[in-house]
Amino acid sequence: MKHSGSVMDNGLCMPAKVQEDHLGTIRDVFAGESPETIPHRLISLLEVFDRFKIDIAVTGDSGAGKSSLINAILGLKPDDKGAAQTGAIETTKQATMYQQSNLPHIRLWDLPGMGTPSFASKSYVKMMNFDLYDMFMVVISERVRENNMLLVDEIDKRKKPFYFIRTKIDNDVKSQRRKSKFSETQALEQMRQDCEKYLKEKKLDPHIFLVSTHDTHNYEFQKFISTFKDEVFKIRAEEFSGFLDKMLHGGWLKARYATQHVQQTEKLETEDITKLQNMYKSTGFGAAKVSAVLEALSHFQLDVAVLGETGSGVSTLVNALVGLENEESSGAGASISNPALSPVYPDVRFWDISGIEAVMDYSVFEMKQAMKCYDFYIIIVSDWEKVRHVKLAKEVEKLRKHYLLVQTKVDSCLQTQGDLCCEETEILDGLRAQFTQELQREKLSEQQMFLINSQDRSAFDFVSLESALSSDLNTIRTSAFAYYIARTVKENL
Ligand SMILES: Nc1nc2c(ncn2[C@@H]2O[C@H](COP(=O)(O)OP(=O)(O)OP(=O)(O)O)[C@@H](O)[C@H]2O)c(=O)[nH]1
Ligand SMILES: [Mg+2]
Repeated sequence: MKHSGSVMDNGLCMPAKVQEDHLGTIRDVFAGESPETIPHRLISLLEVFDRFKIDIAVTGDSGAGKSSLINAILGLKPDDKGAAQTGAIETTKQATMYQQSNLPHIRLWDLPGMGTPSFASKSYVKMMNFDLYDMFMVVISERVRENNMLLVDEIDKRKKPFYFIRTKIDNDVKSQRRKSKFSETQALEQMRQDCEKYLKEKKLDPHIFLVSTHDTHNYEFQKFISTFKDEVFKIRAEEFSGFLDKMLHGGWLKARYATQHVQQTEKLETEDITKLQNMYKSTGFGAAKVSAVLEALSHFQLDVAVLGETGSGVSTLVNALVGLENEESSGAGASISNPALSPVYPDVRFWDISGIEAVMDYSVFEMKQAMKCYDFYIIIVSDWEKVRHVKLAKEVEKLRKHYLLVQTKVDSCLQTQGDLCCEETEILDGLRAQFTQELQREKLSEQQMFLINSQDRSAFDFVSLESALSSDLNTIRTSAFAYYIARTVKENL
């Protein structure tokens, strides 16, 4: 794979934010456009895409464990508030929708089970209206049955993606353990082959997961979740481009049907649909272009710089953010030329830029060059007297980029000050007040300061720092991507 990257004047090298291989189509698509108009157009398109929802049906035989699977995905126990009802008798009587707050684009539908007197196999698909869904999770237990393959046929007819999920693996393993020559690996492999056999007969090759919703840390539940999280963007992108293709290029009947479907299922608001139609009319921004944009976006790496002076705790904070203990990373940790990655923040690269005093004192120009390369900044306040964090924050504001200010090692700060005087909350409030005053004095934009101890993620403001990051990074990704594409197109003119 060809790498392109920008080498900065101070010798830092940042790998390309999108690999060269994935830029070809988008360059062609934007070839005739003036780079100045690109960011605005891309941002408004991506804002609409961000609101686009997909519907996933969890289907299968009665009692197979569909509702339990939904609860496990949502991280809920059967008795928790908002959990799907589960039980030993026919439990789910109508399709019910569930959503998780950190996956707002995904609507999971718990369908009644197939093959009971109320939902006979023959009429099940018609009653459940499979045309409403964009993806399916076919849940089976104990063995593959005829009904399961009927469902697969119906899904395949509609050319929709699906996962084949065998649940209650804990029960299977427990009962097979009684055999004299038992091997868990072999037993699991046999169960997988049993599923594969029937799917291969139909020339289908979906993901197969062997899970237990009663024991989500064992078997393949975690693999199922991470695959789903990795793939969901692509599935949404395909649905969205497919919808645009029908609405904009499909002839009036197809267009009307597609638009009505999206409106009625509330995948998009009417005004968003109108926006897409107008965008196409005025700029020819149709399905092929949108598809190229979303493809490039799915490969886009967002660069977050964690900046601080030597010894201010930059590496410890980077490790805490990506979920590594300090010892785990020794030798292979993040650095100025090697980013840290985390499944919690997909496609985000955290750069460890400690020793910022050297960069700053060396030459402001070079610091500016170095700073430009990142999309978002976490600035560590190590010493209030030195005000380096203020200079950094000003530089970031000049670049019109966003940052968070963090004071690390708050535990030791409390220890020293605690010997002198007062309560913990008073000291923390004092730090916050000092910070607000400083921002005002320096005419920096108003914002929260996060007081943390990177070695204890449950203490002080660490959790709020993580949630601020998650919510900010999504918006920042959109605009960083839009400007990056505009720059790429400009370079090629
Ligand atoms: N041991 C074990 N039991 C499970 C598992 N998943 C579900 N069960 C049990 O199987 C029974 C049926 O589970 P549900 O989740 O209600 O099944 P369902 O497919 O939603 O059932 P209907 O809605 O009635 O079609 C319940 O008693 C669950 O506790 C599992 O992974 N392991
Ligand atoms: Mg159910």
